[in-house]
Amino acid sequence: IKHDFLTWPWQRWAAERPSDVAISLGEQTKGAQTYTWAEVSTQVDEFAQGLVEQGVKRDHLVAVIADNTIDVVWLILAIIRIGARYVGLNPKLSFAEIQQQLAMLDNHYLWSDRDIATEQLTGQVITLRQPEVSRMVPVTWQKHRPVTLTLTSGSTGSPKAVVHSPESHLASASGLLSKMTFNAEDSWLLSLPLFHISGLAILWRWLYRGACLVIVEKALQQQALSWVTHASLVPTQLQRLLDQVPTQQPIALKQVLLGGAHIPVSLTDKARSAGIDCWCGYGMTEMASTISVKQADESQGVGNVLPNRELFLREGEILVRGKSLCLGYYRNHTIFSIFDNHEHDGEWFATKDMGEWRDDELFIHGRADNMFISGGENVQPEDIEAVLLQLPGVEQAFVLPVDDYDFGQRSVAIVQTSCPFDAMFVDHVMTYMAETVAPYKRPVRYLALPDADIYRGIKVSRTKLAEWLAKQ
Ligand code: 4YB
Repeated sequence: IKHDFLTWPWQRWAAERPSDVAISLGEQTKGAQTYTWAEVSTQVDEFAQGLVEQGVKRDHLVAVIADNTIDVVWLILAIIRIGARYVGLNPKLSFAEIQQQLAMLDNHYLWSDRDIATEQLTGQVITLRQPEVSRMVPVTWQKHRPVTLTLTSGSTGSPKAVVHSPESHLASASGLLSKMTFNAEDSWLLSLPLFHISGLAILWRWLYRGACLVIVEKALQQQALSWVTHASLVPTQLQRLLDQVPTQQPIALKQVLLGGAHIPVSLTDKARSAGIDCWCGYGMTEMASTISVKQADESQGVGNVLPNRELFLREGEILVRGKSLCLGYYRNHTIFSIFDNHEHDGEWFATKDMGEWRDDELFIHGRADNMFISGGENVQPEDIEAVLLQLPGVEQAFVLPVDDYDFGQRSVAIVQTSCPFDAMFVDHVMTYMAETVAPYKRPVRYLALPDADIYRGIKVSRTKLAEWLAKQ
């Protein structure tokens, strides 16, 4: 029961290990600014009082539009400390999209690190500040209360706001850390955005363990990877890191947790030879990040299900449940159940991801809603993408359907390469595909991944990519 929290985790660590370093804004041995748990606890209480003075109350929703900085961490902790709720928005969204998402959320308060026309947005602007009059903030620790909303855009429709409690976040953290070692002396780089579940999961693992959180600006992230012990990365981030390894100092990074998208074995192999210990995860917002994980090996799978999660396959579709499952989706100031059909699904959440058990290991085959039909055959784009990703020089690959008179639909490949994307490369890929995949799956066209705005959060959006493709 050592890790059953009876109060906010930072208050517990402030009581148990007040002078341990909790946050570091750079390399400690080079004199970077740090905060101990005692300082974190005091600071959070002060900022919490500051929020109370500005009118923020229990159950209020505070939207934050910013890049990762220590201020966002202070805000999150102060917001949840007073029983209010945090929702992060991707600052890269267009103003119209931000406006639309906030209107949907109908947030009470708003904080942003940038110059945006807040008068045209929902929510009263607040600042992060010390209180004018010092007063006590009642302890609001109730682990089942909703504390965070995370926007997740499925492949269709408008984003959903997924609600989590400290309980679900901590259940997620404890299950993962029963497999991956992350000690109190270790440091996890805040390497993914706090508006995404992968970034929030870093925060809750840090709180759960009472370890050190490392926050550095974007330009220094790459360098920071050489002296922190842990980081969470999407496969493309690791790819970029490895491309730069020869010119940089050796990597001391102990463990990297990968996830969010298909993880090519060629990538984790390359990482291993650079001395990086990779963990391959499969996760999603509704389950507060990682569901299954393994230490990278020669197989393409994502390992076994972690404690506090359960998983089973129904006609190939992955269903999940467990303590890390969210409280629901937030709409009209109400938390709605995530189950659209109680009768059939019971407590199991249907992920729309297709999977398979092979030798006691879970393999992800892609999303059911990405599948299309070509000449009467089912085509799962992710299968073809996985083949493309095996080719040297291919960093990212997406396969999308295009309408075809004879076949109904056919596949088109859009790839990002580290080598020149020219006729010779395309020729080489086509020869390889002719040897390895069935004719009906073979892309009829190859295009280079555009610079256009095709990202949604930390991933390339298939919807955006399809919009771009339609214009080609
Ligand atoms: C996958 C997939 C996989 C997800 N193969 N498709 O802390 C972590 O777990 C973490 C560490 C590093 C990078 C990311 C993470 C995450 O949290 C990822 C969680 C995530 O991506 N959530 S999401 O809601 O944005 O998307 C979920 C979907 O992503 C899933 O339903 C899958 O379709 C896909 N996905 N891991 C193939 N290993």
